[in-house]
Amino acid sequence: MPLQIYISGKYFDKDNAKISVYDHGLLYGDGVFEGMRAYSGNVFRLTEHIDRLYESALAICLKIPMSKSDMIEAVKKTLEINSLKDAYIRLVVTRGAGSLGLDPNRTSDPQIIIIADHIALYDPKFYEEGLKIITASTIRNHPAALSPRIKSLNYLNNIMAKIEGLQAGCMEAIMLNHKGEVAECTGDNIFIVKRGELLTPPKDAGILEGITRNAILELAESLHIPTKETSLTRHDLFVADECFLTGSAAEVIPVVSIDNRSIHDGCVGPVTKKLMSEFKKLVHADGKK
Ligand code: PXG
Repeated sequence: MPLQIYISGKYFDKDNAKISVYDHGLLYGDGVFEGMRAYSGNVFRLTEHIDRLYESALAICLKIPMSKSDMIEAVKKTLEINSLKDAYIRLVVTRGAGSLGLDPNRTSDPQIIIIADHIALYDPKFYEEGLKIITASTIRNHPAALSPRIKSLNYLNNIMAKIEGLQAGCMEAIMLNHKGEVAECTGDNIFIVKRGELLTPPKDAGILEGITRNAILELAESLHIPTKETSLTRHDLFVADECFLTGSAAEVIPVVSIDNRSIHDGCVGPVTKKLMSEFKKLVHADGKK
């Protein structure tokens, strides 16, 4: 059976899953989304993802025409119908089809799309050897222009930085905020380890508050690794003992070089290795609770 895609209450074969070219999600990037993962049939931190989706929607004055509990059921059913246990789930809510012109009041029927598919991982070698990344010259959106806390369909800010990374031969790129501080990567949050402490930019540094980020902070605390949410500069990254990135797609991935400077000895460090293995346990244990 072809992959079944959920669109606003119905399932369609992948090739027939279509929405209007007048949808403002397409015309203006007007909408919100979530990217989640399922492990052994359980979606990791599903409630947190759904809460963030509804908060993103609230921030852009988009009323999702479905309750949170029905949304949770729809995500679970989409996995079931496709017999997927380990999967990547993309949940999209668009403003809906309307007339040409920005006016969101001239749209109707926000569209809810749920895609559950196999996961496209980074090459496994990067989890062993670590990534080499660069700092992009494209800064993260100014929070007063479009808050990075909103996971909106308008990802051009991140894509511009991603292009810079790819052009430099890197799979990820660091984005600074409007104050020149480290914010995050194009689709991942960033952490460093310095003198045994785990440091990551705070929520107000112009970042998406990652669900994997929060899980790692909790995990570190439970392992008695001191954590601090604090503003970081590129210099802090260059002189870090360890560095890694977190995200639903990437999970926990080490970084061994930034802007052509090796991080410490250029090898994946012990705290990163520990958190990678503990995170793997956590995503499976969470489902058994
Ligand atoms: N920052 C940004 C800008 C992101 O887009 C994260 C941090 C990490 O957040 P989570 O909650 O995932 O730990 C993200 C997440 C995709 C995709 O399909 C993107 C993300 C996650 C999953 C899939 O491109 N970005």
